[in-house]
Amino acid sequence: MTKVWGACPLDCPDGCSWVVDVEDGAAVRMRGNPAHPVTRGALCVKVNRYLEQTRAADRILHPMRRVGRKGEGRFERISWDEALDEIASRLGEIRETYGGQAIWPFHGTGSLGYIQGLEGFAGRRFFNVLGASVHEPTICSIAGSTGLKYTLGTAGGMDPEDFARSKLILLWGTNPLTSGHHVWKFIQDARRDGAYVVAIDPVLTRSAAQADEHLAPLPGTDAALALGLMHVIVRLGAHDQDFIDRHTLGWEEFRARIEEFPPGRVAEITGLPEERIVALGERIARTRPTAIRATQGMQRHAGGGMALRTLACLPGVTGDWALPGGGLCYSTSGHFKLNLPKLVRIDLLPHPVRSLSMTRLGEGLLDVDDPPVKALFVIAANPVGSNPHQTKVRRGLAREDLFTVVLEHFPTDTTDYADLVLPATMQTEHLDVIAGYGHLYLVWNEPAVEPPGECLSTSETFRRLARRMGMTEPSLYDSDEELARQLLDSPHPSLAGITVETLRKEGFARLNVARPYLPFADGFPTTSGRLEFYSVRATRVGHDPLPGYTPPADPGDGLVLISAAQHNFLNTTFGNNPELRRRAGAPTVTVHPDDAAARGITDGAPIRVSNTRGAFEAVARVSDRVRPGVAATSKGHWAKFNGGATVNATVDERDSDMGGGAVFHDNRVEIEPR
Ligand SMILES: Nc1nc2c(c(=O)[nH]1)N[C@H]1C(S)=C(S)[C@@H](COP(=O)(O)OP(=O)(O)OC[C@H]3O[C@@H](n4cnc5c(=O)[nH]c(N)nc54)[C@H](O)[C@@H]3O)O[C@H]1N2
Ligand SMILES: Nc1nc2c(c(=O)[nH]1)N[C@H]1C(S)=C(S)[C@@H](COP(=O)(O)OP(=O)(O)OC[C@H]3O[C@@H](n4cnc5c(=O)[nH]c(N)nc54)[C@H](O)[C@@H]3O)O[C@H]1N2
Ligand code: SF4
Ligand SMILES: [Mo]
Repeated sequence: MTKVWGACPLDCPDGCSWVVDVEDGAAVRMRGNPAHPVTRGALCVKVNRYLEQTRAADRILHPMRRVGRKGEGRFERISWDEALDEIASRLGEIRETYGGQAIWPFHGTGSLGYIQGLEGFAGRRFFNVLGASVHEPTICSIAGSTGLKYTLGTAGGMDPEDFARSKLILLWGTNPLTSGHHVWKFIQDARRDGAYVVAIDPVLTRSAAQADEHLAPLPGTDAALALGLMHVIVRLGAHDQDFIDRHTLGWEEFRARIEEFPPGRVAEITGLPEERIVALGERIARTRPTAIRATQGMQRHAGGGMALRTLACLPGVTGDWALPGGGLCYSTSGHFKLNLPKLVRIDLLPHPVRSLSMTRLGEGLLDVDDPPVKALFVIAANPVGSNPHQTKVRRGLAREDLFTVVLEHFPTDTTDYADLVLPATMQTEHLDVIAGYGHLYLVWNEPAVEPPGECLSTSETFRRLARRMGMTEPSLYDSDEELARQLLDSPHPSLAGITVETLRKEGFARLNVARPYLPFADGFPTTSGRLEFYSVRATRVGHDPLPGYTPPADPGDGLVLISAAQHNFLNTTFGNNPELRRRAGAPTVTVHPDDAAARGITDGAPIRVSNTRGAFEAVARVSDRVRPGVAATSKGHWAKFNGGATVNATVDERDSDMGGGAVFHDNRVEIEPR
């Protein structure tokens, strides 16, 4: 038996390191790497079934060509030769007639790998040579990271391991026990040393139920709450004037903004009792270090960018950014100074090209011209399941003149619309490098077994396609290992000594940064070198120079429907696994007893959830785990198993305030019995 290091490729902050036991060429066991300080030997309820998924009966094992209508999902088996020939000739024609920009490589989050997945835009070198449009991965976290960059100069904040040193932890718009549970161990370590944990979430989630205190603000009002808390702190004189003087810019202006948000006003905006706001402000004022865990949940809103921009000011007011165990952690990905330009080779583009936003696929397929999108490559994505405005996305994908190629493991709601489906390898079958966005380690993934059937990795698929199209650019043919070397070839001191050899040997490596890690010990990476309460950079794209509060924007007047992470799926990945589907049950929507009574809805009743954009079916849960005015469901269910539509039939294809992010939780719906 041999043991092979691997890395979870899924879009989860934890970036787990795993060990696969291989016997006679078969993977017989997978478990978390006990030596990895964050994985600590445990995977999760989903990935414990990863090997089962690799052998699932519905796994796609050979190329397929559509025989039915688009959307029907009927295919015939073809050979790789036929598939490559067809793609080469269709791409050639499209490029000739419309130019390379008519091609859209649509990368999803199915794999965050640098070699096979989103982080390195696998296949992008090939698309660069074609002059294809650039894909902007806006669907997940861009609003928050854009907002944070105005304040901090980076979206990278605290090392989550340092939560163990905190005395007050605010779980703000995050449900770690579901969406990345490994941070919980550090939170528990802190609690053993007396830390107090407050969850700020409109829903009493698994994590909120474990906190010492839970505040349930109205969705999309977090920036107002943050300003109210800062108001209380400043009133008490508990702001850290020394830190403010030495490390921040624009305090007098920002202080005036804080003055505009007294607790009474904030209570009205957030729907929270004034005394709870004051009490939390007082608690923050007297507790050092205070740490904020904020992830993507709170920024799936019209004002999502502003929310994170404002929230990151709080540790600037209290001086927590200077303390181990203090500050804010959103994503650690900004700390990985890998050599992306060398990997992605955007310089291979023959001329500058337009960008197309992942969030706006429907619009991209239906409304964009000059040139219109004529070829769509869906790589590790399931936009019918995961994108906003499902009906519009379906309309776009149903276009007869659109040539759609989907690289996939399973027959998803999206492959149903493909002209060609290409069988892709899973993580135990290809080489990759992963960096979690909830820790500071690079994790190595060695292929453990041969790919089943005719599956090919993304990198190999595009090497073969390049050859078929007669492309002569030598870097298109670099091997996976060469790509990994180019990625790691970075002059940044945090990567010194981390090589393919060391990663391969150890399975993972921590960035060369201090422990505890103070991300801004040498200043903030803004233009001024300070935390910018006042941002000239923000004004250049039309934003308020000061952090503030941007209200929700869905004009509907029903309940606000939040569709957060589902415990048993990862986005739509695993949505076809029989056991995980059984555990998840049918899609549910939880409503407050008052809202349920007003609509004649009882617990367990079948309901229809709708708005002007679309509708889906679910089962009602009546519970005060959600506050009045709010309803809660989850993402991840497949449309084809649930009446043909999911929550994303109701979500709007509208940009958040910053970065073009999606607004999944800024979604008003009507609910009725069915
Ligand atoms: N099991 C599982 N794990 C996952 C995923 C999954 O699908 N399933 N998805 C992965 C991905 S892609 C990502 S990006 C991360 C996302 O993980 P999270 O950042 O945790 O994002 P969400 O699950 O969208 O929302 C988190 C919490 O924010 C709350 N929330 C919503 N709106 C607001 C608001 O306006 N204010 C406040 N204070 N709270 C709000 C929701 O009720 C929810 O409990 O998780 C990853 N991990
Ligand atoms: N309502 C609602 N919708 C949401 C969200 C929400 O909070 N609410 N969250 C959004 C967020 S945060 C995200 S990140 C997006 C995610 O949306 P997507 O990026 O579309 O992610 P998935 O839906 O998981 O689909 C990924 C697909 O990639 C495939 N895959 C995995 N690995 C590989 C590989 O190595 N090669 C190939 N070729 N395929 C692979 C999987 O089989 C899966 O079908 O969803 C968004 N959708
Ligand atoms: S989904 Fe997250 S918690 Fe589960 S194995 Fe992957 S990285 Fe770890
Ligand atoms: Mo995400």
